[in-house]
Amino acid sequence: MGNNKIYTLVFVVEDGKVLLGMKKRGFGVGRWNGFGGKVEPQETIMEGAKRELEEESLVKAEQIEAVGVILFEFVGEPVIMEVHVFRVDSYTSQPEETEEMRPQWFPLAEVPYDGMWPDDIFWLPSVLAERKHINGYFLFEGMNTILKQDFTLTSPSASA
Ligand code: CJL
Repeated sequence: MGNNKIYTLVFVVEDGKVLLGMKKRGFGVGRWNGFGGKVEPQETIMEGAKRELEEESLVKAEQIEAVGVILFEFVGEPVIMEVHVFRVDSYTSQPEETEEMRPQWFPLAEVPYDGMWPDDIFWLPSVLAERKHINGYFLFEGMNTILKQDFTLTSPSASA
């Protein structure tokens, strides 16, 4: 864990649709994704998730649920990207475009996986439509190639 860099990733879900943002700059530019970013030293991971959601979309989470962790390793890079995934089912204020993201609602059957990180299609459908929780690992070579993957999707109601 000492060599992991911690990130958040938040999916807002409402009425069979998910809110994604087109990343306008920086890491992942040109891809659709949930909202999120780095966690600051003085905040909890969940606080960081809510802060980044509001900074990037102006949406304020009223209810937020942790749905799992995914570790990403990149060939030739020592730092592991530790992404904490959250789901928001209740919020206030409507999404607005920011410097970072252009938000858009997608029906769950029309999520644009071809325009997202290539790991997403393996786990995100179950998280969105079946409310599964994810714990996973992906080894990437560059930004487009998955060399190894190992993940579990669990039903939280049956796991206590
Ligand atoms: C990259 C890590 C940015 C979430 C968003 C980066 C916001 C940095 N995030 C998804 C990822 C990473 C990823 C790995 C290969 N869906 N999100 N795959 N897949 N983070 O601050």
